[in-house]
Parts: sequence; structure tokens; C-alpha cells
Amino acid sequence: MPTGTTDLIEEFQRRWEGTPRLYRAPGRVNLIGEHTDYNDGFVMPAALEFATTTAILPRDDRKVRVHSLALSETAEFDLDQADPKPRRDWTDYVRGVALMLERAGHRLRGADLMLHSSVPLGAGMSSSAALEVSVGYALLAESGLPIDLIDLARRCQEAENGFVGMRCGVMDQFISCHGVAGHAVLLDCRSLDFRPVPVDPRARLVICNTMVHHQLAGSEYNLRRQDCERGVELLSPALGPIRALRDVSLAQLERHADRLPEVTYRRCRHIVTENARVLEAATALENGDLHRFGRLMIESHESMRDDYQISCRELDVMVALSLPLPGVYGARMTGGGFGGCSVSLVDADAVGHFMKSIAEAYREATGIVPAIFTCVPGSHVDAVKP
Ligand code: GAF
Repeated sequence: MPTGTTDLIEEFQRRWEGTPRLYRAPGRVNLIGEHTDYNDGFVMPAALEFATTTAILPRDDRKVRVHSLALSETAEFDLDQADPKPRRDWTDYVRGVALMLERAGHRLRGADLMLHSSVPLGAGMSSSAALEVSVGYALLAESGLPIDLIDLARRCQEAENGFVGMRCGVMDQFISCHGVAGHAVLLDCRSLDFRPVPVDPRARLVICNTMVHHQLAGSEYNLRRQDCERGVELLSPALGPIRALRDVSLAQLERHADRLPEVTYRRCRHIVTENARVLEAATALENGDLHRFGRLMIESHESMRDDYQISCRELDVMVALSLPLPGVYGARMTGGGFGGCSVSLVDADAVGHFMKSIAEAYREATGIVPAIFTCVPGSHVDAVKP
């Protein structure tokens, strides 16, 4: 498995002729604002240094051949195929992105692609968005087409929604397209206005991978989205025309709680309070108030555990074991939920001790060896310089 760009080029040349160009797109960690993106709300992710790299060489026809190094599998499809159907495997991300770009009017060239990713798969670090964005960017660039990063993020989201069948929001694709090194990004998922927020150098972000991934993640995700839509439907007659939970305040939600079934009310409460937390967290980080930021992370985790019910035992254990350790400002699960990672904000001087202690404590509590690493916020999708 190649790790460097030279290795990837050599692997490509072992399979196909010619010298490919490389494009890399990062995965992400979300600092706060979970499941708010598809409610037109606010999120604050950071791009990771882990990334998916696409090696690409354009062809003279409209065929796409794609090889995944991780899976040692090759697939082939034709850009002219009318109405392609999903195959329910990894190739859907590639075929879905090509399809949505074409439908949006981008006439792509056929190409040979080879994929390599350092984003851990299924760990909630957005390996699928990294794959979509690197493939989409590579196809556009090698077709000689102009690249609008907002449009690319939207087309990649459409590929998930309309082809893969995951009703995700735009956060993951957006941060892969707009990550800023050393910064988190505060994003308004309705207007797509965004503002980079520097991550305070006195603290580090530590990602703790529980190493568990529960199968219900995909189906429960879409159910949460339905719960939110139901909330909007039931609140609308009382609140006037609202488009999304983004338009509801906590006071309004409480005033009209009797219109909602208990579960729907709790789902809505997570979204409404989480939106408020994201905005406050951005201000806290900008003001260097790490204690306040950490407190908001903790409240966010509690809301996901109790109201939105997307945590799991291992994530709760990881967060509970993290919080009492010296130098920890806050911790929470990150990403879609039902497994994956937590993210902790830890004093820079305490990071070494934290990483060792949390690994031991989690292994003792669960019998699972976790993966623990510090995260330096990385940059957005780009061509890899030769
Ligand atoms: C997944 C989705 F892809 C995102 O759009 C977002 O909803 C996230 O879960 C939860 O915040 O990563």
C-alpha cells in the first residue's frame, strides 16, 4: 500500500500506462454542531491531514476505470450510460459524483483513476466525502473545466443523497473543499457563508477512535432526518412558515412542545440547542476562552447522548474517561454517531500524558485497543505538486 505520492504513481504505472496527476482531498473532524447541517444550521468542522488521493490520467473516450488500492478492486463504467443504477458498493461514490457533475452540465473526459486514502474507513472522519471530493476535483481539473468549490461540494452531496442513498448534509463535502490549515471553519449551512476560526495554539485537538462502528449508522441517520422534518411539519402551523429547525428558538420549541411526540421534541431540542452552542463556541474560541469552549463540547455530547440518541456505550465511555484527565477542557463524540471517534480539547502541555492515559483507561474499560492521535487542522482539496 503506497503512502507517498511516488509510490502511488508507481502503482498506477504498474497497472496502466502514462504518468498520472494527483489530487488530494481531506477528511474532517467536527468540533461542534452535529446533525445540524441538514437542518440548515451551523457546524464547526476542521479538515484533517488524513486525505484521499486520486491519481488520474484522462482518456480519449468516455470510459472511467477506477482502482481502489485499499480494496484491490477495479471497476469500469461509461459516462454516456443513460440512467446508471447504484451497485451498493464503494464504486457508487465515484459513479455518483461523475453522474451529478454531468447532470449539472460539466462534460467530463473519460479517465483512469487510482485511489489511495489515509482517512480511516468507517471511523466518522468522513472518508466518503474525501473520496468524492478528490475524484470530483480530479475529473473536473483533467477535463479542463473551471472548478467552483461550492458547486463541487454540492454535487458531491447530491451524489450521496441521490445515488448512494445517504441523506447527509453538506458539512463533510464543504470542509473538504474549504478547510483552512490551523483553523476550524464556522459554516452556516443555509447560506454557505463561512469564517475560519483559529484553533488556539495553547490547546490540541485529540481524536480518540473507539474502533467500533455500529451497523445501524446509515439507517438511523436517515431516521433522525425524518424526525427533524416531522418536527418542522408539526411546528409550522404554530410558528408560521418555517423552512427548517434552524428557524426555531428554544423558547418557541418549549412553548409548542405539546404539539410534538416526546421523541420528536427531544430530537428538535438537540438541533435547536446545538445550533446555539455552535455560535457560542465560535465566539469562545475566537476570544481564547477554552474553558467555555470545552464546556459547550460536553453539553453537546450530553445532548447527542440523551436527546438525539446517536451515541453508543463505547463513545460514552471514551468521553467519560477523558473528562477527568488533567488539562482536558472538553470532549464529545464527533461525526454521524453510533461509533467512530471522540474529539477532546486538551492543554498543549498535557497532551502526551492524556494520550497515554486515555488509551490505557479505554482498553481497561472495554477490552478494545483504541487509536489516539492529535489533529493538526489541514487544508482543502488541491492538486498535489509534482
Ligand atoms: C455525517 C454526515 F455526512 C454529515 O452531513 C453530518 O450530518 C454528520 O454526519 C453529523 O453532523 O458525517
